[in-house]
Amino acid sequence: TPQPTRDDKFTFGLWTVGWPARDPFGDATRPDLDPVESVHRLAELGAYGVTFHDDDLIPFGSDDAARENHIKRFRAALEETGLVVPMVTTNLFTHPVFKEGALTANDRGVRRYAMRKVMRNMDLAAELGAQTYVLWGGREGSEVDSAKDLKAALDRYREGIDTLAQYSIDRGYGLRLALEPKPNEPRGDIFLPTIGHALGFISSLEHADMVGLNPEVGHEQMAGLNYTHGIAQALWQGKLFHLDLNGQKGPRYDQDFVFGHGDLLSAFATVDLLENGFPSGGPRYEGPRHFDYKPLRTEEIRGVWDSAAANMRSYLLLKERALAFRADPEVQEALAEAGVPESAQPTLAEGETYEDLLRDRSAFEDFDAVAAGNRRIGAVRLSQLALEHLLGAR
Ligand code: 3MF
Ligand code: MG
Ligand code: MG
Ligand code: MG
Repeated sequence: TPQPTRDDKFTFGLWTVGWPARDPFGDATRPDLDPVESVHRLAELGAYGVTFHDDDLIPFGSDDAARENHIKRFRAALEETGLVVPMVTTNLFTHPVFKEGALTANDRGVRRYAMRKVMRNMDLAAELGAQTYVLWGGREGSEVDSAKDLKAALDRYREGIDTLAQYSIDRGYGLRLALEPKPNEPRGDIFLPTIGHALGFISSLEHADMVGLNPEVGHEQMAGLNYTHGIAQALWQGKLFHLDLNGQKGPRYDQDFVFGHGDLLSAFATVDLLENGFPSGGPRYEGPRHFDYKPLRTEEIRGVWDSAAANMRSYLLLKERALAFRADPEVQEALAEAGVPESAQPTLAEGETYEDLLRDRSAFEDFDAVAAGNRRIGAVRLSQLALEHLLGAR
């Protein structure tokens, strides 16, 4: 059975294992966790690093002395365990001040305050050696369409992200920004709801080169979308800066289950892409395998650590299965039959123009569309092969 090691690059948000399981309908079922304890427990379980929102580490409203003390204790835990902090983010959603938005709030003072809150935590992120700064705009959105000027909101979003990117450049922090799309929850509708919306938005930025994505499994699936296709496009566009792995059962509330405890075939396809890359080569995701999940509210503290271990074990088991899938000669044969390798061949030959294509009678006039319409694909065979590898039946 696979055991996680530092080389697997598994990371966890402090807010994941640290979630005391307070939900909109019920009180916390677990005590608050000391971030120092989380660092030690995660290290024992084989994790590589931790990530955090400013307020996960330093409770909102702490004075300077308390703030320094929280940071000092955390740093000591990192040094003792060797855990790293590859990503940091900001809480721009819990406090009532952000009830109507943060970087896109109608209120200008709130927007300026939000920007400062991010900048202060970017200083800490850089000090701790992070490479990626995530921005999840959980309160950027609305329930009432007419309560927003949608053009102004997008202008303010762009202004906010460009200003923060400029800050990272000017301070020499080397932090790249990663936007995390989500369709809804806690707002009725959140701006930049999907990977596609966010990619479109990024192309309008002044600092588009240093802004990418942090796509979450559950967020795309809440919108009924295919997570693997989403991160594939982000990778293809050089924008997969980071990711949030978890489990989700279809378009419901944000379930944040353990990775693999949702749509398992989809999780298999995701790990296949992350570990095997595209069949024709090209860009690979080399960053941390980051889990953004919530231990079930039914669980006590032992269940918290069981669930943390479960994320890593699920990933490693899926990795083992995905490697076996690609190494199976029958799978290779089925892939060839389905025409997957041929899809990497450019449609026009080297140097061929559309004029040449127009002259090629075999491409159209003499092309047997009926025969091509009858050709075998065999995708169901591939699907069953994947399922059998996944179940350990092959
Ligand atoms: C909410 C999320 C967020 C983000 C986090 C990191 C609280 O659904 O997924 O977790 O991942 O803010 O950017
Ligand atoms: Mg989430
Ligand atoms: Mg989620
Ligand atoms: Mg997330």
